[in-house]
Amino acid sequence: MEPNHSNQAVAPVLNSVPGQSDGAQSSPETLALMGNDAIARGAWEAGVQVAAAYPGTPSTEILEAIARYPADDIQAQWSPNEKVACDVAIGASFGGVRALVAMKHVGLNVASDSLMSQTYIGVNGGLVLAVCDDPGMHSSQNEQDTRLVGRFAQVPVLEPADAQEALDFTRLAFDLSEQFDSPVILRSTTRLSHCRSLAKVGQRREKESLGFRDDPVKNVMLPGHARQRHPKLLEREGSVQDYLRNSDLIRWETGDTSVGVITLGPAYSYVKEVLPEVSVLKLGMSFPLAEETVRAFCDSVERVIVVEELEPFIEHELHALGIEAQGKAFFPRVGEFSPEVVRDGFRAAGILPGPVLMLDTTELDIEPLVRPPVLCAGCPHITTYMAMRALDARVSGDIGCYTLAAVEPLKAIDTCVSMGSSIGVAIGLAKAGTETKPIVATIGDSTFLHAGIPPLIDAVYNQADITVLLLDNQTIAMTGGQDHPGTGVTLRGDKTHRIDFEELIRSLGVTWLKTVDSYDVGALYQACRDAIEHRGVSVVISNRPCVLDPVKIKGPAFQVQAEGCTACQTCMNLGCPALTWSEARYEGRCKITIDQALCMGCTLCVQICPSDCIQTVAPEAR
Ligand SMILES: Cc1ncc(C[n+]2csc(CCOP(=O)(O)OP(=O)(O)O)c2C)c(N)n1
Repeated sequence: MEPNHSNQAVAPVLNSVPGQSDGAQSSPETLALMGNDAIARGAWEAGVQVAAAYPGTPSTEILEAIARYPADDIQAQWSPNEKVACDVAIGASFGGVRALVAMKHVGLNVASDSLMSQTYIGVNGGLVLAVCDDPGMHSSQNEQDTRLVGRFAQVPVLEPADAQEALDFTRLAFDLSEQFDSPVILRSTTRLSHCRSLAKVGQRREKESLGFRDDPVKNVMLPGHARQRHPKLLEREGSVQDYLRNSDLIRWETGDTSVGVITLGPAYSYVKEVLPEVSVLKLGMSFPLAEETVRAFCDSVERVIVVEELEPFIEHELHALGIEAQGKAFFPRVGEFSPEVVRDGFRAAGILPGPVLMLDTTELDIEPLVRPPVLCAGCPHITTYMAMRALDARVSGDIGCYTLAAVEPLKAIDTCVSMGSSIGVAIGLAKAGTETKPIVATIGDSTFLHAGIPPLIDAVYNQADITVLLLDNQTIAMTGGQDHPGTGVTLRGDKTHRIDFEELIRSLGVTWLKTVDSYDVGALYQACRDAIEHRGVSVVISNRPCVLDPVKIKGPAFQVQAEGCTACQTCMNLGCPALTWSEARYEGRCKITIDQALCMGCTLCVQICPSDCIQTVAPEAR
């Protein structure tokens, strides 16, 4: 799930900041900013001139907020995927200006091929990757910890704890990037990205463009050049550690020395809330580690506890330095922290009195109702999966709103790995030769443009016998309705070239292609059946705009004529949240009723009702 955390309400606040666009001086102002807004503000203040991203919760609002700053200040764009976005920022850095790229943690996997080489190259204009992790997986397919990628790429990782730090650290990240000739990762997490706290904002510092620096050994990663650059990474790590000796990024708060807590990011606030009196070393940079200060801090206390979300990253660094420290023995390695989780950890460690509550839920006798997430009423993806069930297909799914078709009642997706993987996985299933069912890959419009084109080329090239269902709802619904190259609208709302999916797919060598209206249940079923019967690659484009984004499309509502309903419950297979059980019975089974406030008037239930008992609500009753 990728819920929409649109920050429209912040726009006027950001836009009202004096001197924002003209660089005029004014007294500092304090605003209640969401972490992502603060990162955007920090980038603008740092004089960033190019920003790119591919949406992904919890990072999406960074670019949406940046796009509210004047286009003359920052060129801001959605790219088709994170690697392209990263390359755009890298290109801008080569061009001598400051550049930011934003993504969610899994987006960094997509961009990491470029990052792993760019770290050897370094930067010209400052280059910052704002990467937002999602502990607890509120809206993600995994819980990976970006700090590990930072260490892998040997780039500094900054970890703000609140909106003020998000702003300040973003600004600082650009200075550090240029000072140490390195890309810098600014790591946020859902809690920071989506929570508001007060931040004092400043003015934009315009940066003179440095222009392109002709230096092939630095800029062109051939083996011979890379061999010269690799040792520089190691030197750079040492230089950053030297810098950290006297940096405000590492904050030593002296308190009770029986326990010393090393913490960072939002976990810092939880530590201060539940254990205000202990000594704390707050790290603003997790990689490289401020070794000297850390050693001194650990020497000054009797017992060292590390409180960090997700992986025992700092804890392992301490162990590698031979420092005795505890962390994950008491604090979970999975899920998101909260003051309760941190309090429990200190109880488990014997530092706070009282029972460990969260870790032992056996005492609780509350069974929360299971409420699986469902597709929206009127969602055009529904029919596709009805057809897949009817055709008993082996469905290789992908990531988007339509992944919800994996659960009851549609239950029509068999696998889902990562963005764009549906087509490649379908090819593999076909090549395995073990499948008796028709093999179908289902993929959304944005996901297809993100990473679905190369696998479709593969399918054609290697003559796989698969069907691809492209679910074109003309938006990125999952992350809140962003535009992409298939919508023909840019991040700033300007009209641009719109990808013609039919033309694109035919150009890849697909010869069997049909576009159908997603709301035409019969035509979609027939098209899928014909496609499956075709030997080789076939593509069906199921086309209909999302009912909610970019605008809510609500047609006249429908109602069930109770007398005619035979309680066959066929309509319940749609999983439409507007359809509910009625008190009325037919032969002991519940009849169905429609919640007219939720009904979008899509007609899907009307089309599949065998009793013809669903009709539009009479105008006077609406
Ligand atoms: C690598 C990666 N980047 C970004 C995301 C966040 N994300 C999840 S689904 C999705 C796109 C969905 O758009 P689309 O395929 O058009 O399907 P829709 O949600 O509109 O049905 C995005 C950006 C992700 N999960 N993984």
